Amino acid sequence: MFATSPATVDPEDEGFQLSNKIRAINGFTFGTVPGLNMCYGDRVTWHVYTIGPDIDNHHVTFEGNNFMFDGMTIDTSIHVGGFVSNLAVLPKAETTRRYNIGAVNVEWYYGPTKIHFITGKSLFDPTSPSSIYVRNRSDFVGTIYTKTVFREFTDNTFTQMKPHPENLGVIGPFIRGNVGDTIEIHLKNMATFPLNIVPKNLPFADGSVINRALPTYPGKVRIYRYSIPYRSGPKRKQPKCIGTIYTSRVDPLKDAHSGLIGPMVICKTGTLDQDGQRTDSIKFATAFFIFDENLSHHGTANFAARAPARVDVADPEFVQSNLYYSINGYIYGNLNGLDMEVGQRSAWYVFGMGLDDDIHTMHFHGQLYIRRTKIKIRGDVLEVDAGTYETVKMKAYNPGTWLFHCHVSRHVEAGMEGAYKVIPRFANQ
Ligand SMILES: [Cu+2]
Repeated sequence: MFATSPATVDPEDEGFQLSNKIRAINGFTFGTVPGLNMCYGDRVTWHVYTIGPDIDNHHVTFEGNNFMFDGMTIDTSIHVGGFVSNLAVLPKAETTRRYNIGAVNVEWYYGPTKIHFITGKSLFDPTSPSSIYVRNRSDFVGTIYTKTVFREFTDNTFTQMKPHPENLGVIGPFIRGNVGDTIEIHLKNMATFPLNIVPKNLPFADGSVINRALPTYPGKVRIYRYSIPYRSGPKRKQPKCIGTIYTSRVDPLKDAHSGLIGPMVICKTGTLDQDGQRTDSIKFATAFFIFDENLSHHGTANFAARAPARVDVADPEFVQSNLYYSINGYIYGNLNGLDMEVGQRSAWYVFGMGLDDDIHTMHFHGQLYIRRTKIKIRGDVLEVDAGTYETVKMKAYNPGTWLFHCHVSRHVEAGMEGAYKVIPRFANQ
């Protein structure tokens, strides 16, 4: 009835079918939902529902405001409560913390050892699900891709890169501040496409709207200032510091899949010292992210350089071979450096990123974590979905090398697993 030449329609055509699947909020698409208005200072309760098939897993983000859910103020959730505040109340800056961050191109190795760390078998084993991701023929890429990542430099001459902790892998350095601080990021773009750096759940220091973060063009430096208001920080019953994410938002999808993502940590006033350190626990950040190299800014260049015989880049087997079910950009246990001693306290900042399939259940073997929101719970499995972030604490009590992995069977088969080490105390005495 609504196609202009119905006789030519092939109902089985994938494109035609896709055109009839409408991603809607209350039946409206592309920002056309009317009437979601409120006044400055109003307290609003949102009731959010989803219905539909398995792909209807939606993570609701509110830009510019955050909401109260389960004793936390966050900006993204699959479950939504009521706004705690829609006031961008900017605190008087106590400290300005400056970070010199470069966006640099790297040759990233998703599986540098080519060994499955549990079975000890080669990832090339043709009977293993790993072989599709590592196979390095003239028509497949292998495990090395050019990516663009955030790295920290010693000053704003951007000549010397700071050592990057190996346990962060591909993701950027920690950016941290206390409630009340201003975070000033000097960003140098050493890549070939425009990009920026935007933390989730923080406003600009001048109060302007966050989705207007300007791009930094290749070869240029731009300064971004963000403030940390009380409403973005940990609430009374939460831990002293909570994690969120920073990303580039010029082309959010391509920028993230190219590697532009990192951990942001917000602490209660007075927690971090002048150097941005705290001495009472160690910190780890783990990103559960299916990197889709088909969507990278470097996709075409990677394919041309590393799979020169590839003609059909839409071939499903080739497309799948460019997906990396990774933790911090490593597959099959190649992520190292998550070490602690018995009795040591650690904070784990865990986040998810990516597409429809990025629904992850991080399972710690060997140790329980503590998650504090309105209530305190101990657990071993933590759910993180695309764009969501969690903070849990752990006091190590069980020595050994322990597995942690995503519990979605397809994801763990494709390599989304790692290990952390708890070292007995006497070992270092
Ligand atoms: Cu998963």
